[in-house]
Parts: sequence; C-alpha cells; structure tokens
Amino acid sequence: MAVVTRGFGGRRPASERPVPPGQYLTDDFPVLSTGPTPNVDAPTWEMTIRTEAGVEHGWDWAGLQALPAEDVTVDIHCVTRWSKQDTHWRGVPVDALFTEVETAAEFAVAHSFGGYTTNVPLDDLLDGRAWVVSEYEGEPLAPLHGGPVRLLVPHLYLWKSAKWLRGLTLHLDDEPGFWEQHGYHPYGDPWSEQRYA
Ligand SMILES: Nc1nc2c(c(=O)[nH]1)N[C@H]1C(S)=C(S)[C@@H](COP(=O)(O)O)O[C@H]1N2
Ligand SMILES: [Mo]
Repeated sequence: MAVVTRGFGGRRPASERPVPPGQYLTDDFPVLSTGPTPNVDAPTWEMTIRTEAGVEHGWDWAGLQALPAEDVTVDIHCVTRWSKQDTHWRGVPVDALFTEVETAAEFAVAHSFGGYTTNVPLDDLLDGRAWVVSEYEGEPLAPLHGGPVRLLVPHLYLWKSAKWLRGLTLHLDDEPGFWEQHGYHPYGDPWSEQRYA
C-alpha cells in the first residue's frame, strides 16, 4: 500500500520495509521512456478527462495549481526490477479532478504527450491512491521524469505512472495501453509480480 505522510503515519523506516518480490533497491532514478522527451511547457500545459459519454473536463496549469495539493512519500517499483524507497512528490490527488465528473466507467486510460498510453482501473486512481504530480524532491518535476505533470500510481508498477500527462479517458471496458499491448500485465501489481500477461 502507498502510505501518504499526513502527520503521524506510523511509517516504518525504509530498512524495515519489505520490497516486492524480485525487486532490488536503488538510490538512482533511472529514466525509462519509449521515445524522446516531448517538449511540454508548464504555462501552456493542459489536460482533460473525457468520460465514456464524451463529456470533457479540462484543467490548465493555473487550474491544476488551484486544487489542493499534498506531499506524498512513496516507494516506487519498476517492472525492470528496480525499486526506490521514500521518494517525495507533490501533487493533486486524482480524486480532486473527479469531483464534478459523472461516470459509470470502471476503467481509465492515461494519455501522454508523445502518444504513450496505459490503462488503470478507475478505482485504483481514486481514494487517495494516485496523484497528478508536478514536483519531485522539492523541485519542479524534470522533463525526463515526466515534467511538468505526470501521473503517480505507486501501488502499481511504474509503467502505469504516465509521464507528460495529457489526459484520462474513461471506458466501460478495459482497453490495454502501450506496454499492455506489448505483453505487459493488464493490472501490474508488484506484490504479486504481475509483470507480463
Ligand atoms: N509518457 C510516458 N510515460 C511513461 C513511460 C514512457 O515511456 N512514456 N515509461 C513508463 C515506465 S516503463 C516507467 S518504469 C516509468 C519510468 O519513469 P522515470 O523515467 O521517471 O523513471 O515511466 C512510465 N511512464
Ligand atoms: Mo518500466
């Protein structure tokens, strides 16, 4: 489970915290991208949520900054077997984007500038389990790591955390994203090693 640092959380020190099976710990922050880093500027960044009925909700940079952000400390796990503990992010819980969204959809696809996509059940993005983040370790999120804005879904393998987030589309059926069409697991739980389908 992702643990959010909101006051006293009882979070165990990293050395005592378990690592998902088959993962090794690293202090580096490797970059994994399927293509070149798209040039996305914070001032002109926009994202949309499009429901299964075709209704669109949009946010620009100012609109995102106006939503209540929180500091998040989580461990992240890449399917290529590195894990990194106690990473610090700042962003808006995805819940805050959904206050006015009416949907019966159970699935979402995250879309990135540059064309990357990844599917996540909608429930996994809600209830404080996923964030739209724009800061990493107290700095604006670097372009290589998805800046200005990326999705952070730390309880799933990191390929679900779409960099350069451009929007979410909502679907009644699960629609595989980029890596999921190339053999990665549709869900990607690191604790049960759901690496490949
Ligand atoms: N848009 C986009 N998002 C992406 C990717 C990508 O290639 N493009 N790679 C994914 C994969 S496989 C991983 S492990 C993480 C890597 O994030 P990092 O480069 O910040 O370490 O981003 C994920 N999000
Ligand atoms: Mo990855």
